Amino acid sequence: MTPELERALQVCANEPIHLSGAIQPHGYLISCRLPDWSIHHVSANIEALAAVAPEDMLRHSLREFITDDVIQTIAEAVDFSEPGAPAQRAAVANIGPLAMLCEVGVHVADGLVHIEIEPQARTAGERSPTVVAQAMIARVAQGGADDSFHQRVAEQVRLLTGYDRVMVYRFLHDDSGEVVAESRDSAMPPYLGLRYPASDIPPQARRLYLHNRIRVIPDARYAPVPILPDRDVRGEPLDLGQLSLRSVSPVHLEYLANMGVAASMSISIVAGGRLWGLIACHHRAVRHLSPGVRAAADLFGLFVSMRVAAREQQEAARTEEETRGVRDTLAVRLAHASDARLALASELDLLLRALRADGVALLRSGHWHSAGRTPPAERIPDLLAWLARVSGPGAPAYTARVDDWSPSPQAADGIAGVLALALDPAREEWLLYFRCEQVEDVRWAGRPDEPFVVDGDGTRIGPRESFGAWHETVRGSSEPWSDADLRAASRMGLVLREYCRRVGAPTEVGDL
Ligand code: BLA
Repeated sequence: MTPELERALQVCANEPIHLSGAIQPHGYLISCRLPDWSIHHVSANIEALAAVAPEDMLRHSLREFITDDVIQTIAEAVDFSEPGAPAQRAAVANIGPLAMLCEVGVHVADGLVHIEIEPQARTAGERSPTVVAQAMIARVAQGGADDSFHQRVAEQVRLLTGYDRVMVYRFLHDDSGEVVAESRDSAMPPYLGLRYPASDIPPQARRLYLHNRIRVIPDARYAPVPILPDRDVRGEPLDLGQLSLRSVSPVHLEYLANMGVAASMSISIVAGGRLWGLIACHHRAVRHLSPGVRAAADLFGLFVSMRVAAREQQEAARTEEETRGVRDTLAVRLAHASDARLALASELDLLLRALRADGVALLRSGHWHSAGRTPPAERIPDLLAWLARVSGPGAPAYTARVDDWSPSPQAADGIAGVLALALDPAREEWLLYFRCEQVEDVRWAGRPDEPFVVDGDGTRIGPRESFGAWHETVRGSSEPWSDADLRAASRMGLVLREYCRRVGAPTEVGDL
């Protein structure tokens, strides 16, 4: 990566998106302090709701503008809410002198009660969000937990929301992402299978989306509505991270425009405390979602997260069970071996079954014992040089890239991934697992080496303008080592280190 690109990435990652100081114009914000409900901040458009200028509301009590029964339900929602949690629906009520029917959402942040008010069309007969989400869950729950699950998810969300395109977008190990399922209007070009660089959704956005699970942009060409005043009592900018109406990053709005998207929604899929992916939706025209539909989508998203998490846990448990079987067998065989020192070298076939790998090698006193696909023994100095650079005590050292450890990919004999376990404290004995290179044909949405455009003086970063498919053949990488692989390897390392400690240093029992 060029230094310019790296600097530009840093600029993206540093944009404080939770401090945008503004909301989207499809609602209003009133922020109060308890116990007197004194109004400390309002959105600049508040007059359209309250028929009072913003400056004439500040320092007044909310009670002057909102009826006691609505304040009562807001107070109950505040009592109920965890500080720092996202906005939750508190009431549907007629608000202000015009008695506008509105959805009221509430959350607390930094001692401020943020009240978000969204006018709502009279949607007579709209079913309750719980009932709608329940029906969607029942429909996707039928059928296997395989990849068709994501397809059913995309279809259900499209049916619910009517967006032109609904995708299940999954993050990969390097935070790039791939569209793994898609339901779309036939006039929309397909995005299924396309890869997007990590910088399209920078790290601070990914962190925010872990807790704030749903984002709706009804009109991506909106003019942001400032919040007045934009600083709190301490003179700090307001933390808007949990607002539903938060005005989003202008770079992202430009991105949507470049993609030809006028309205969007995304819902977080969180599994094991990690942002696994998003349900991402696009519409070519401005599209408002009723708060009820949004709430149903939010509930449905929670169910999808739980299903994805359960599936990941099942897979991890299966891996753990397989490796535990191998560990137990190994422990028994090593305990009964007549020549304890030789035993490990003769158990390589068994050791290979402990992890999903293509080959395994034992490196001991400069000797190389191997099973399956491994690099030639002449590569030992390269491997040792890599280990000296990267390995710390205890944890496995690993890479999926051949250029991390081999000066030339050709010399590696088709091997790319290595995972190494130190068997003795002096780290002269190693167990090394290998994975073969997998040449991958990646279809990127736009050139991955130009993930964005930088203006003349390099200070303003814009999203790329073209999303045309760009083929890249990725060489030199194996399938990455997963968290489950690393956990299994660490446990195996413990068993083997204990065994090596008991049988003593190689020189005591003769060199192999
Ligand atoms: C946010 N970028 C996002 C979001 C998505 C994407 C889904 C979440 C916001 C939303 O729900 O709309 C990207 N959208 C995609 C991708 C697909 C899609 C990959 O539909 C694939 C199909 N973006 C850039 C560059 C920068 C950038 C160069 O391209 C930085 C300079 C930033 N993207 C960016 C920021 C956000 C974002 C800052 C957060 C927006 C916010 O929440 O304020």
